[in-house]
Amino acid sequence: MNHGPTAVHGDTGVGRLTGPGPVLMGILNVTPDSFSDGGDFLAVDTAIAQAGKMLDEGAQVIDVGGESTRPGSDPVSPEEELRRVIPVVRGILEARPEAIVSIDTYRASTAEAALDAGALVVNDVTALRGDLRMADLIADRGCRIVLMHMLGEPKTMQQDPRYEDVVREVRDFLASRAERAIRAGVQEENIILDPGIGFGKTLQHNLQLLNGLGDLVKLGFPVLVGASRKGFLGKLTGTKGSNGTRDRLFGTVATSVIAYERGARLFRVHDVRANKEALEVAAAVQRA
Ligand code: HH2
Repeated sequence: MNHGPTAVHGDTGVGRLTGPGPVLMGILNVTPDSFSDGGDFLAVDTAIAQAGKMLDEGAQVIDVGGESTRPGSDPVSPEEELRRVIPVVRGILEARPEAIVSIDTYRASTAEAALDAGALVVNDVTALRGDLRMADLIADRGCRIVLMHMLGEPKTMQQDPRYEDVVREVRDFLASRAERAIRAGVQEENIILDPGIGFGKTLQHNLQLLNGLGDLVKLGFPVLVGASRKGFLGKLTGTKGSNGTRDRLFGTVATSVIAYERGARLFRVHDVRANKEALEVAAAVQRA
């Protein structure tokens, strides 16, 4: 088993992330307050079992997060974040050494501990702005980095977000963050871009971003989309109610297929099987 940096470019490491087909990233929130699955996977063994289920269903990557970034959420302490995520990263890789673990954090200290525990991807929703040590860490370790667009910060980002041209502004922002990463020594092939669906965006902004994803793809980096069960789907389909976030599966699957058509290759989802099957069909049609 090799989960060190040398695995990154090898056949068994995250090299697999850049193939032509869709890559499923299963969401594992080890938090009491995530908008959809908060509190479900707080116990380490439950979290590891959920990771195993998502891997069985076809996820290649498990994205472990210890702090909710839902609109209005508060940050947790670095110690609490570490306490939540590290045993889970270790546990997943003990049980399933073939898994690629991604750590959803903007803190370099948490990312470093997770990389030490075998994670191979850092998913930074602040695109290296949250912790100025993050860029150097990613460059030193040679791991993958997801750079996501967010307007403002989770506490306030949904209070009247405005853009002149959301697609252009998100694309330009991500292009400049990718440049920043490269200047710090991050290798181009380790960069993944994400428009940040729901992060400081209205319903219309989210729809325009999904529709205009091709512009982002043209930058030449793999594009990840995280629309799973998000609020804009509820606004469109009326899936609110007590079980609302879980009812957004059909809408989520539609976003995955559309995003794939427009060139996205990584999909951060709660419901792996449904998205995987839909994407298999979309990929087969494209190949035909
Ligand atoms: N969305 C969430 C968290 N992390 N990372 C990336 N790269 N892209 C996303 O769209 C994204 C993300 C928010 O969703 P979730 O993890 O389900 O909820 P919470 O932040 O409440 O834990």
